[in-house]
Amino acid sequence: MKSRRLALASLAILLAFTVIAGVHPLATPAVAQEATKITVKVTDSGLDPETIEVEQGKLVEITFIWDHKAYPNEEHIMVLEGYNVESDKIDAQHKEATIKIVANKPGTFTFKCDLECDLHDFLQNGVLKVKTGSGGGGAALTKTKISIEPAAISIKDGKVTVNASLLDDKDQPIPKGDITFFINQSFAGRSGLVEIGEERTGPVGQARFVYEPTLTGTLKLTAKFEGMGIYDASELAVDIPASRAFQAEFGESVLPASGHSQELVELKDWAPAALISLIALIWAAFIFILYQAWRVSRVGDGGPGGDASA
Ligand SMILES: [Cu+2]
Repeated sequence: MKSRRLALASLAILLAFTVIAGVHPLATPAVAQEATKITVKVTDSGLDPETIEVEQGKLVEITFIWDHKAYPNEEHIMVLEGYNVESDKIDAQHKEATIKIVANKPGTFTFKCDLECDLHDFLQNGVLKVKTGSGGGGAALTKTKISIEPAAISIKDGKVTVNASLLDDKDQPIPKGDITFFINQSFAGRSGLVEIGEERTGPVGQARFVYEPTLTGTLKLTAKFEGMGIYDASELAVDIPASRAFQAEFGESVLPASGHSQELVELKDWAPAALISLIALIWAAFIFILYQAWRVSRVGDGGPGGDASA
């Protein structure tokens, strides 16, 4: 009895701590921690500096500054590989763009311009080095979630349109996030996720995805966000019930979805008729030849019932 009460008491304390930890601002280091701020100029002669270094676990803000003299029309969008981040565009009017990451992966990562600008070849060699170990708690990634409300799904003319929202832990939209869509499909006795497309979220954190199902029944859709910069990965699975809208248009096809699935469906519908026609044609030719041979043999025999006019 006593041990049970003790267990309950410890559970209550644990719960209380969990709640406090969840609410207390110090528990979310991404917000509380000082960011390591770095500035990289984009100049007529290239990136300045080309190599930057940070400690693993730090919250890092890299600000790219447009600093051209001889190229007033240059525009750049900077990307950082490995952390999946992309800056806003910088040009003569909008000279600064900042990307933020939690440097949780050690190693060497390239940053470069992703636009076909005049100086493109000179802006491909930025290097971010993330050094391991100096101790201390790392900054936490910001939790994310994908939301697909029932109202954000529409089915029309055999096409399913889904508006997926990507939100942070305060329900703020996350733009420029890549959402990959999968369907859960059974094929040859096995089931698994089959990728059916990818869309990037716009300024209000929404990605619009259109899909033509080749299967009837409930559509099991999974949307995945791999994470980027300061944002953690997240995913969501939704079941879209079968609808008359696409039951009417698609038969009991069990083809795996792919870029060519629609063509395959059409080919499959058309193939049996063609095959039957071909077989009928061959038989008709065969019977015609047999009949001609029979006629020739009858004429040759000179028997009755041959060609009367001959
Ligand atoms: Cu550029």
